[in-house]
Amino acid sequence: MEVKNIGIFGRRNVGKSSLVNLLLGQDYAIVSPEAGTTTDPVKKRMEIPGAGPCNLIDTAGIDDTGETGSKRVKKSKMIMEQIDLALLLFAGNCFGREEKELLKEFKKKDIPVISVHNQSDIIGLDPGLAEELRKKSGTDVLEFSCCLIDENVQRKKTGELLELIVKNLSGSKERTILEGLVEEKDNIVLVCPVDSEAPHGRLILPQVMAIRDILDHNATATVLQPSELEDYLKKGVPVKLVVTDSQVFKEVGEIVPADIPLTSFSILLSRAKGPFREYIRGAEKMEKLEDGDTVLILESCTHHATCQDIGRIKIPRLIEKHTGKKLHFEFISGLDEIPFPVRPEGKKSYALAVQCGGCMVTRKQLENRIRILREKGIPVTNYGMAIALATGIFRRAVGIFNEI
Ligand SMILES: Nc1nc2c(ncn2[C@@H]2O[C@H](COP(=O)(O)OP(=O)(O)OP(=O)(O)O)[C@@H](O)[C@H]2O)c(=O)[nH]1
Ligand SMILES: [Mg+2]
Repeated sequence: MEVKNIGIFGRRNVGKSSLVNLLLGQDYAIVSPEAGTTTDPVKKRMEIPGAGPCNLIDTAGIDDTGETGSKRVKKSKMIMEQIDLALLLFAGNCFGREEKELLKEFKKKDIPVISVHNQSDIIGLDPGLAEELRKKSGTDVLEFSCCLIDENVQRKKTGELLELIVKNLSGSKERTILEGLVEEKDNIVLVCPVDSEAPHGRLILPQVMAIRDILDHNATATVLQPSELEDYLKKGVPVKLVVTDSQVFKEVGEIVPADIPLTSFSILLSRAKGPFREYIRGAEKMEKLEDGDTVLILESCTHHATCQDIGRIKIPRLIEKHTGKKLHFEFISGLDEIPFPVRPEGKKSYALAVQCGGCMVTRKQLENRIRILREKGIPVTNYGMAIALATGIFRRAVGIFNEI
């Protein structure tokens, strides 16, 4: 299940870290009456009933000043690129420029927000302000306190906040990997080569996700190696769909009759995770690359050695071979900020960006990165699409979806 990221923002001393501790039920983040206690973002995993696993991310106060302060503010703002939900804390009915700017940013990034008026045990939330916020920003607004004396009242109040969190997270559900492609009693063939690149003793994530999705639909998953496919198909068992590892798509494509839909795990993953149509358009832009163009490779899953090999070596080679052009490649790891250098001869910073499958990041994190590129007019595709195009299987693998 996807881990949701919940960012906690607000000015210094409004009680962000206190709220993190309250939700976790433990003293995790440092709390003090001194403004500017939290300096770097602090992440902690917790299970929220109804929302599943979530990372709570405590941030430094958004109103910090001075040279170091502004660096902290920048870090807090970078967290915005990763989150599925924001808790905007304020206190003493102080909802000014900082809070309004945050709201604007969240709106721009399409991030749901809960405005939490904390320290309401000291000063209660002004109903006029609450109404204005609800109307103008369309966010949920909650009068809250982290320091209620009566434990039962505190528990009830915390429960209200958790309910709002679950509600606001429910809109960001991911598609399953076989969404709309599998029904009860279907037989889906999964071609999973067990070669030197396969991880030792297990299957890779999209393969596991597909098996689970098939089981969830009370359908049958037939899992086999490419060498077994031909004999299996000869048996005449009805097959709804064949999904293969893209590395062996070509061989598999020659075996699977044209009337059986065939696609790849990476195409399915990009459909579940990312902006599918945009990736398709981006893939088509790959054909139009010119000599001297720079291609940006976005490797979001840094810790995976085979992923790195694909992103750093295989994809660049495939794209150069397919286009026959002399290209430059630049790489960004994890969720690092994307620079947009000025290029000579009026060239764009990047003629194309190629995003990895994103198996370790959330849909929202991918969307946020892609939005930044879109704003700069840079086409984006992903590894799966680039491989499909370069190996000549694009039309067949993508053509089975009626979204195009
Ligand atoms: N009375 C009252 N005090 C609170 C409440 N929440 C937090 N505090 C106190 O407010 C002070 C600041 O709390 P923190 O949780 O450190 O605030 P923060 O927003 O994380 O502050 P920075 O890390 O400096 O940005 C501490 O002394 C807390 O005990 C509340 O709901 N009511
Ligand atoms: Mg703090």
